Amino acid sequence: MKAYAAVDLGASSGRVMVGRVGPDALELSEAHRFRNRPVRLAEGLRWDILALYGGVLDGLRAAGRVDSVGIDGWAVDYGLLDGDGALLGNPVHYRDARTEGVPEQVWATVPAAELYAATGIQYAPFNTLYQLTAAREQRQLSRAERLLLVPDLVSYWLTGEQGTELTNASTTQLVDPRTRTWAYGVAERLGIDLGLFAPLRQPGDPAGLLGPEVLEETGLTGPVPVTAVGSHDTASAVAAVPAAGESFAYICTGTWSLAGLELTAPVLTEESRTANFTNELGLDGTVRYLRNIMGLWLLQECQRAWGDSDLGALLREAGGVPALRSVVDAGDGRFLAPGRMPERIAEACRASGQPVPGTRAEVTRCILDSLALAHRRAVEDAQRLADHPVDVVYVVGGGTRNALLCQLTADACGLPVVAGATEAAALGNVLVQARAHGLVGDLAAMRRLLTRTQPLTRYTPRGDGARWREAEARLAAR
Ligand code: ADP
Ligand code: LRH
Repeated sequence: MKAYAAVDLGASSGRVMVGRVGPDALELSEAHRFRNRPVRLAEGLRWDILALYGGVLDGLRAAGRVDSVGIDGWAVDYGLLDGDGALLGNPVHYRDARTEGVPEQVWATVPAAELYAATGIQYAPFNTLYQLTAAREQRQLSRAERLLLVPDLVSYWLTGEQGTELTNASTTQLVDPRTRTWAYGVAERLGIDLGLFAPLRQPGDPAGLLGPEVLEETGLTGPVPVTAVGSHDTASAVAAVPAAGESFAYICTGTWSLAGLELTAPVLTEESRTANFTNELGLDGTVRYLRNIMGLWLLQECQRAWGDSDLGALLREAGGVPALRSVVDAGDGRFLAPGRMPERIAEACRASGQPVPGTRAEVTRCILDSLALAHRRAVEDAQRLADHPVDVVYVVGGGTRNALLCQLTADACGLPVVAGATEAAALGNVLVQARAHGLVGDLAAMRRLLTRTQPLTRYTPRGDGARWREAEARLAAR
């Protein structure tokens, strides 16, 4: 058996997991988990990147001897380095308000339709392209000689080597999904210097060795290689969807719900753009064709407002609340920013003429019903837009621990739901490392190994979908 450390940085927590892989074995255990707590300053919302890196070092120490390390994390955000390789300020959080009004400026130069045709990336105000445009006038950006996406930044600190891993690079909205390299024309028209980015690297590429100070801090004995993985957490999570064949949809449920299909070519139609589907790049020439849904962020923010209430109790009580009394549009960008979430949900219900959820359990139920409804819409729309029918929906990520959400998703989609790994991103991360070291075959072989070794939970759809169609119509009539 070989051991691989997977560093997985999620928006709500970071973790270092250890995967032990043999010809017919795959075991995952948690070495260390640490909170990811963004910090709000007068200037805006920032990631506490050094605290996260400290957590990574603690995790590698706890992991002990490993054959390689891989790093994945949330998309789009980056750190800037000066000419000496020193970090220029804390990375800006994608929920920061600095991109307000910026997309419109960008579209005045490259219309939204052209941008989509060239990059296949959905409109989201936080795409790196908009963040870079927002930062254009700032001294920090003019002083910067290098931009590293967050997992690439961690990789650089661990090894001293710089690269831009492709799956995460695609979330910048500066990559062409057909050529799978930079969208040079878009960057040029928007005055974005692609020289800021380190050379592209592919999942499975060697990414250096842990540096001497890292070995000292972690107590590890070198050499320990770092291997590039699908460094976008969603790329790693989708790689670990335990599917056979192609007729499946997936939902990666964590802070976000990322719901869609795995395709072999992007869908760049105007209809796809207006439906706000994205074409992010995955392993082995695949495309993650999906929609971003606000996800369990809605509940995380309510819990924060309620003083971090007991999630288990909340979900049990929500299970007893009548279904579908009120639903909100869980794809609505109005829920992106932090703060006042219970009130904002109540306001959305009131504005659409639905009963206002009063108790915490009612708010929770409204969130879960709304997420399931958004899952249904994404799975249906993706099949139609990509002309790719499915007969099963796989759910992976933190939301697999929420049985009510999984069951509601099965009911809403009218399809069987198979819940796979809670730590899917870490599993995908481990498997790509194992593959780079010759232990596993292609993506299909990775998935066969997952199916043989990881527990799966099946949820059968209940009802005929009429109530979900009614709730969908209620939202559409707003
Ligand atoms: P991210 O990687 O985006 O930080 P995760 O995939 O770790 O997110 O998912 C976190 C979410 O998973 C939590 O916000 C919570 O809603 C859900 N979750 C975690 N543990 C449990 C649990 N024991 N029961 C129900 N839901 C859980
Ligand atoms: C999930 C995720 C998602 C992105 C968002 C910014 O962690 O990477 O795929 O859209 O964060």
